[in-house]
Amino acid sequence: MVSENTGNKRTLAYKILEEHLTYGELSPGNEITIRIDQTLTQDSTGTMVYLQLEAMEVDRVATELSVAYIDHNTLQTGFENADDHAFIESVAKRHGVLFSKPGNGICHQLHLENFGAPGKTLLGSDSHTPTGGGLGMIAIGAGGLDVAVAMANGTYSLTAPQVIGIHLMGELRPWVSAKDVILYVLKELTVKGGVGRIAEYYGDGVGALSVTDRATITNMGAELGATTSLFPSDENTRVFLESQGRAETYRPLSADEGAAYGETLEVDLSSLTPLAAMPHSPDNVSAVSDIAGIKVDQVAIGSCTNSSYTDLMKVAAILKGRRVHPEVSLVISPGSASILARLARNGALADLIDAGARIIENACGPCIGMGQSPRSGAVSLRTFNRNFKGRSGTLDADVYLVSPETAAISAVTGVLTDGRTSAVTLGITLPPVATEIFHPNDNFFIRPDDTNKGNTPVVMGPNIKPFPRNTALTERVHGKVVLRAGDNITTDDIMPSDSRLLPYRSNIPYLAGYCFEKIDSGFSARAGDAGQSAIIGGENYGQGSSREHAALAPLYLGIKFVIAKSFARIHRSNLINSGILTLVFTESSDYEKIHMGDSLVIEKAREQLEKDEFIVRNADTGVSYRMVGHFSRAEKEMLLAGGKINMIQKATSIKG
Ligand code: MIC
Ligand code: SF4
Repeated sequence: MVSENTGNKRTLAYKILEEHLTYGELSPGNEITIRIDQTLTQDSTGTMVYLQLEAMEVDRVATELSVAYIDHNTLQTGFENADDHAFIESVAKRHGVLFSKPGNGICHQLHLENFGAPGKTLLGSDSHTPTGGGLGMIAIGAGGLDVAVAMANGTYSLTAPQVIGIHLMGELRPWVSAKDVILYVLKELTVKGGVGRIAEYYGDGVGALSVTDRATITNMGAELGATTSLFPSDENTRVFLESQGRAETYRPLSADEGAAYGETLEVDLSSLTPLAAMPHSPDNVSAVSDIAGIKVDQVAIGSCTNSSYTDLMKVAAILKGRRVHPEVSLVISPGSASILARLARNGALADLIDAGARIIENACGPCIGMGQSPRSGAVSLRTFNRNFKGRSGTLDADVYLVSPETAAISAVTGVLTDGRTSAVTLGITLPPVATEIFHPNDNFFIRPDDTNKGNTPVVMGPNIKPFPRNTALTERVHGKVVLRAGDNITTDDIMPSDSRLLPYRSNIPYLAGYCFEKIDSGFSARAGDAGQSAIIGGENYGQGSSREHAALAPLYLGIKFVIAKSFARIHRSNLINSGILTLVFTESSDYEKIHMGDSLVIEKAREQLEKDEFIVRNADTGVSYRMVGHFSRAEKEMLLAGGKINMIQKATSIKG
């Protein structure tokens, strides 16, 4: 039953959700379960996913398609990354998962090119999984354990989101592109504006955007905190799929005329100008013209947001016959091996190299600080999606997020430049017409072979350690406050990730030593000493990535509960999956009344959890605070059991 969009006038999001609904009433705020057609994992979250899948003793995955990509940890400075790759490959073989070798490209770009399909559902252990929404699918980012469960039983439970309609009108003008659209939306809605929502694009302006443009927008919808973003599937979708040699996947899909959106945002594409997200948040957006002239040290083009063939062709057209400014380091990481091969075949690669660009591997690379950290104090312009402080690997670098066009012209001038003021005419038009077939490169994929799956041994390197487990919720929960954090704390703050730490994604005990390192270097030792502890957070606690490590490392260090003004969706689920209570202040002024080192106590915790009303007593001041959890039935069960894996194993052993 669908009650958000009354009558027959349904949003596209609700149409697809309804087709996949297996439990619940499809109405905003309700707990629902949907069938998951496809899953994706990447390597930096993937090792945990497959350790958890192994713990569930699953035979073959229950989805239509599950893909394991290797794209994050490709630097291989020691044996650790290569061991993780081998582990993932072996588990993929055992369970019928398609394996994408390192060098094939970035998971979201590859999935869009090779497997994304209108009307399907996709769950990925990466927050930018909504990239698939560019093809008209419901593609959701989730914690690794949720993806492991989806692989095991083909379902995912979530709170049915509201649908916000983003009405696109007009056409983009030269030097303005899809990145500017999503930067504009971020400026309007902010990094927490999408929490509990799906952003659905509609209107005449949609037709002026290619699938890869749309994918840039849905990809970076993750920065809104949205559950997902999606576009209709139309003629441009058909042409894209045809050009990928996948015409049979096409299915036209759109919202009903006059569909009732919970809220709408009007965007006149023709009035947009080149934009930039300034340090250190994707919603800190300014017109490039207002900040033009800033001297630039590094320009990085790529990432799952802007590494498509179209994007790189635009960059090549701007750089052709020109020279990268002597004081700028320009690095380019194509989204996939197919894109790189295509650029090589048509000569655009030579234009990039001739101009002085450094071509780096088809992988996440600099986007997650896996190499190419800028020099200290640098200004780095990036076509990526996140510019959180220190994410580049250089704590005092200033990272600006811009479109590929702005990045390319600025690499030539050496200063942040609004292309409309340059003498360069953008002579390339890339109409959404299938002029050539893309030739996907199958040589990087290893297809699962059902004949010998049972015999495939799991390959485990010495750095792969068991994941930590919680214990059932006790009647009395107490914790010493070991951190008071502000608003919009990111998972990059909680569990930093760069070339130094990414090799340890399979080793939570090691990573835990670096938890909150960038904002409070004493955290880990303090939490360890406290035994049982608690964290106090502000608004939108845990925004950003899907990495479970931001819950597993605190679990390992003894964090029992996190109290915040509000939580980001994926991180909240990851904490609950780990058996850590996520409580929300009913009076946000109580935030000021809890101090570092205070001892907080929750009596009769199991009873309070049932009622979803919590009294938390401050044993140091004697004051009590009222909290809520907004926990669903399933979340309560997980918390009672001490996490999702415990809950699943309990259910299985009862059955058995
Ligand atoms: C990111 O962009 O922050 C990441 C790295 O892709 C993460 C996943 C991870 O931490 O492994 C994400 O977006 O979920
Ligand atoms: Fe990789 Fe960056 Fe995309 Fe994350 S945001 S998947 S690190 S390219």
